[in-house]
Amino acid sequence: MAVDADPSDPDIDSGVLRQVGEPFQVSFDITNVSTRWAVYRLAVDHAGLTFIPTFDLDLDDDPESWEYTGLGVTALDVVVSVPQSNRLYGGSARTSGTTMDTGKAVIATFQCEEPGASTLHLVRSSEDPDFYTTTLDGGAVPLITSLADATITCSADTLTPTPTPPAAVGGIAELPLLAASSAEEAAAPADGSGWWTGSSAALAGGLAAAVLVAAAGTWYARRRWLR
Ligand SMILES: [Ca+2]
Ligand SMILES: [Ca+2]
Repeated sequence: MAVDADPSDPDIDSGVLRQVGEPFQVSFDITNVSTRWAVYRLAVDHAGLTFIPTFDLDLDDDPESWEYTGLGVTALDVVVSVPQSNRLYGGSARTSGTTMDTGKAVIATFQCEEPGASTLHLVRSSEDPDFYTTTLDGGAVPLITSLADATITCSADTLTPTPTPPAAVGGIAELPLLAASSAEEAAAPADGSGWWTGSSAALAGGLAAAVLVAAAGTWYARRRWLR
């Protein structure tokens, strides 16, 4: 799994320059899959950055979550932000079956608090054996998962927007296809008819959520949701 500091393109960017106080998106991606997975969970340290919730996961008209893309046809999403902490917890699970899918799993919005370098750090098992960033198999057993962080360089200066690359002239034929694919990915979370609308409704219903929790295992049950 990896932090893509610039989710506007599919490649993993390990560093970007951002302006203090200006919200920006990053994505958390599933990468280098060698074993079929059923669940992923995320623990992310974001010292020096402010997390900006963009998605109302529990339907109380108060956004508290990052956005799940539905990668792997996952259907159970959780975000847990811990007050007085710079660590965010979340994850998603398939209700059945496993997948080899890779790509963007979560889109999150942050902003720089002050000039300097800030790291978005995926928590390792050595740092929190109870809840670290990993993929898990159908039995909720953690799989060996490579983790890659990203560095956000925060500047107080006004940054000029990244210019849109000019259209290729006699260039690489794949470029328009990549752009189209990226646009579809970006549009997916905003589509109210998507898979996650039903998922959120299920989470809002206590009984349905409890059934899903039981089905997904106990990997996050020890964490209180939205404490
Ligand atoms: Ca990228
Ligand atoms: Ca909410």
